[in-house]
Amino acid sequence: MPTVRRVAHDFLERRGLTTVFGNPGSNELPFLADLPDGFRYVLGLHEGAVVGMADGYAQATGRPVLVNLHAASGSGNAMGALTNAVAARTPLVVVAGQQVRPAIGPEANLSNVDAPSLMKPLVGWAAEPACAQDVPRALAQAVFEAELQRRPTYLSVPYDDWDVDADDNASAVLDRQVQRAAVPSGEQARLLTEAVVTARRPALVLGGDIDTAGLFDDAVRLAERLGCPVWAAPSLFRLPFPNRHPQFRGVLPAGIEPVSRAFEGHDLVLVLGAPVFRYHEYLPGRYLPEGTRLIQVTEDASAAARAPMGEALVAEPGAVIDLLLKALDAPNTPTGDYRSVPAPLTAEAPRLHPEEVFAALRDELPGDTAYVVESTSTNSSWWRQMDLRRPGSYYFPAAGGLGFGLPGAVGVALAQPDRPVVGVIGDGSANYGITALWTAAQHRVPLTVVLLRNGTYGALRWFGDLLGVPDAPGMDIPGLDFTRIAEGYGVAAQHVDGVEELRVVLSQLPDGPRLIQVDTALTTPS
Ligand code: TZD
Ligand code: CA
Repeated sequence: MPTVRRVAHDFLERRGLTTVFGNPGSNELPFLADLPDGFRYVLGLHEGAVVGMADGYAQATGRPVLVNLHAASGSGNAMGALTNAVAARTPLVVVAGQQVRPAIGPEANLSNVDAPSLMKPLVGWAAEPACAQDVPRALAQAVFEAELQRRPTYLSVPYDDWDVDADDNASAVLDRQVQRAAVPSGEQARLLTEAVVTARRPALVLGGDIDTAGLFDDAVRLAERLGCPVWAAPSLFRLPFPNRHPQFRGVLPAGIEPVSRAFEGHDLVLVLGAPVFRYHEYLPGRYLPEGTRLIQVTEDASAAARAPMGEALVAEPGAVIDLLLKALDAPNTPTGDYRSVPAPLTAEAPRLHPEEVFAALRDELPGDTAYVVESTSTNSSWWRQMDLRRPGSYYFPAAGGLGFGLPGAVGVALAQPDRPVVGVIGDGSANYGITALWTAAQHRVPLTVVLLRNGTYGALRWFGDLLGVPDAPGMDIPGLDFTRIAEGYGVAAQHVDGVEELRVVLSQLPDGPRLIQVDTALTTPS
């Protein structure tokens, strides 16, 4: 009879979950025994970085990914990073080691007391199998729940379970197929099509799910067929549409009143693949202008249920785009040229304006470069300078939790070794996931990190002014030299002074990881 571990490893192998991101402890070692040859273990030095890397990897591959964490302490360290994975709807399967069964009740050291409750508010599904024989099935459930709900799941496994003989039925999970289809019924399709076809001035709002689901190009086709303005949903974490397309109006501001103002004059707003809406700044107002109808199409039933206004259809945005393209069986509206880029703003030497840095990225790097961005005060500079036309070009921490950027960039680069990957990281943000540099060095991940050093938490300064708190302490972060930090982790690094030097350095593509530090002037996010 195979052991529980053997069946679990076989299951993971069959489902393609063979790249494991983790940071182990004693409780996890028995799971890691006898890992078959095809498995790759990517060690992260801190659980925030482990989950950030796994999140980037899973987003870039579109597949569920296994994360292995140590008991309650490791799970706790991972919690902030998991908020981003939840908001990005990333199917991470977190397996945490637990003390042996007899030791959990008396709370021996490293017991994860009531493990599922520790994680449940955050992950979609959390469990600890009731007996060792249930571990293979529970692991399969963790994977399928993550895939079906598109949300991280959490399984706590007592470490004495792995060596137990599996029961006769255990191998039944190996051949399971679990799929999901969410195509609107005939009547739902008819009503939705009618609403879109008869709208006088429709508008499209696209969420990050559009890029995640591989619908970037389909969204362009639909928008051009409709000839209508297109916005990206607020609090954007993936770019769903080319940002210089003539129909693109930018990312919606993350406040109730400005969103409503943007929709003024539109009789229909069709939201595809986004919650309605992830506001940030509390700017109260009416949710929608008078006479504007909003229809949200999302696979995420919870996002449909919790929206404060509008109609919702829980369906795959891809299926809805298909049926609308068939219904709108007319030639595409001519769209005109892509919008040109303004000359970058400049700053007083020796600092560079962030726009000069981004213009250099845009000009010197290939058009299919994937950018993982965690630099908060430079948001408007970024969108003014960039010209992103390909799927999978842009990632940002989905819940706004810092510590995704640097690890996420490592994960994306691990997943797509043939695509140029650049992390654009602030000198504040870098510290939350800095240990990912070590993993990048060990795996020789081809990644460029552009480190923007303005010496401060720039976005918080701006927020301080907005909220009437101009004198808050703890805003500045002087005395950090990321070239030395990076070298300490084994990553080649250099400080670059002028924009010409930056352009030269960027034009040389690396075969391993490198960090480029630039001193930048303080700007505001909007
Ligand atoms: N901690 C975590 C985990 N997430 C956060 N979002 C914050 C703290 C608060 N925070 C922001 O929301 S932006 C920011 C902080 C500390 C400043 C980031 O500084 P930076 O970027 O240097 O990366 P800018 O461009 O200087 O703002
Ligand atoms: Ca900064």
